[in-house]
Amino acid sequence: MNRAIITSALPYSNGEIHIGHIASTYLPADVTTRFLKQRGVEAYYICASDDFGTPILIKSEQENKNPKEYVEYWRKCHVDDFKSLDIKFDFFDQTSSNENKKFVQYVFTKLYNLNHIYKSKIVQFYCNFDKKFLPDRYVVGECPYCKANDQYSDLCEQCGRIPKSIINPKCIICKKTPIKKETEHYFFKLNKFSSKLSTWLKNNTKLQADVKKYVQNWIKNGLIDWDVTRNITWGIPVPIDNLDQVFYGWFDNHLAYISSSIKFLNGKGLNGKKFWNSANIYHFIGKDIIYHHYLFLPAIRLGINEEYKLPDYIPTRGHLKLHNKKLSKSRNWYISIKQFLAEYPADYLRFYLILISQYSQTDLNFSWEEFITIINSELIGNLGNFINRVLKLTDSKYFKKVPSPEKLDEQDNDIINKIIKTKKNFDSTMDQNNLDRGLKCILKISGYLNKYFQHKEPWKKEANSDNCIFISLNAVANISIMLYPFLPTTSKRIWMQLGIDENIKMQYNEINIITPGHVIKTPQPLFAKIEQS
Ligand code: B3M
Ligand code: ZN
Repeated sequence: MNRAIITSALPYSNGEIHIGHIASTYLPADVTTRFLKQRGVEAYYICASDDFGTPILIKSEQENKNPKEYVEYWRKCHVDDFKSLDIKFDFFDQTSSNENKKFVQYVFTKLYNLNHIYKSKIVQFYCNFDKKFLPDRYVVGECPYCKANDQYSDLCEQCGRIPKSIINPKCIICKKTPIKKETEHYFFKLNKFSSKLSTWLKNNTKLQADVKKYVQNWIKNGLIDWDVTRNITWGIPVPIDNLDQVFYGWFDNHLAYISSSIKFLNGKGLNGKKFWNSANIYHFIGKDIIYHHYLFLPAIRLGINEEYKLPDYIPTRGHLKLHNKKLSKSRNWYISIKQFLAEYPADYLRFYLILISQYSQTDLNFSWEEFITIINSELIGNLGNFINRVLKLTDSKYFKKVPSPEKLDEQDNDIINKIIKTKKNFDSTMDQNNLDRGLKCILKISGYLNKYFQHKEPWKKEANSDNCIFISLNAVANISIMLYPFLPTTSKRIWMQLGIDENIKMQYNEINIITPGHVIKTPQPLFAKIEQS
């Protein structure tokens, strides 16, 4: 397929993004989009800020800000952070856009008319003092399981369980004890879609097998219908009745994948809907939101008769830990993007995070010692060293001019075969979303080349040295192309140093890109070694 839409989980507009989000979601999606584009796929990376939901409303109230201003502030911070890491969206919208509002209301109405939605009475906490219902995070109390204090009524952050009924509940605003009161909500008939979801999971062989397995188990254990409305004012209004309700954040946010894509594509003069339905759809996520992406989201698309096709890929990755401990903002156990970039270039982070993150739900671990070792030995000692040696020798002994190859000897042929073989391997691993292995292929190539270069000793300018320089320079050009999705800034710098016109697209070519007689630029070191303190 030569079209693709890539999305990544929409960041909540209520706090800083940290490197855990980057590792599991935004970076793999960025690398994939860049790779597909390089391959000639018409690919677009679409994301948006996730503006609604009770956690955002509560935080903005606590800071005495109106929620609109509040989400705008965080949205800007996120845009800056992404940019500083070379995470490049084709479009970054927001779930509170008019287009999304309209689309969400349209989808709900269609589901309602097709009898996939019903109204039901529920009992909820209500604060007599503040005169409002208290959904989700508006109530804190003691967890009935682990007895931890100050836990949300919809999630205990200590033991990770969802309390059936919290002990000693308190309103988060006035700290008084709320009462229980009846209210009416809309429910989506998730259970009705069990067998359709199961068939979809079974037939879609592109989804990760390990994730599919336990989603199938959830279905077997019985899916519960889903409450999609809330009695608050910050959100997308429910378009029927006059209940003064808005949609639950998880009902509106994933629909922004579609509404933002359509808005962007239509804006480009394309037929957005047609494009969506003829493209490969990727949703990149972290493993904590599997339920939402493998069940809610496809069920809703099935519910509107697949007017918009279901995802082909939902690349799901594990959580990032820091020195084997769970990241936590409240305990200050995390690394912010700004903090990292104050010390190291973005490409160091991209390199390390891709190398340690597999295409699976396995958690990853960030360790400063390992980071330093990998950057110094692999990025600099292996890759940077080879590139710099070749360019420097071409500069000093060949006056920057690419020599003509003569008859190739056994070692020349051997290295060319190795490069071709590893490149093939690279292509197939990348096609299978194994980005870490793709990057390892590049390192393997530069490892071979370091040995070849050392063996051939082209600085002696003997017979056959010209072959070595010619082959090595072309290998550098190939490496720079393969490296582009991972380290875009470094790749462009290599390209410039090779003296190749910036406008020449870094696309997949024959192994020989640079011709004899071409003149390179003065080489500059690509990286600086990290000094161990
Ligand atoms: N805003 C963030 C999260 O739970 C949430 C993702 C929405 S994706 C539609 O990771
Ligand atoms: Zn209260």
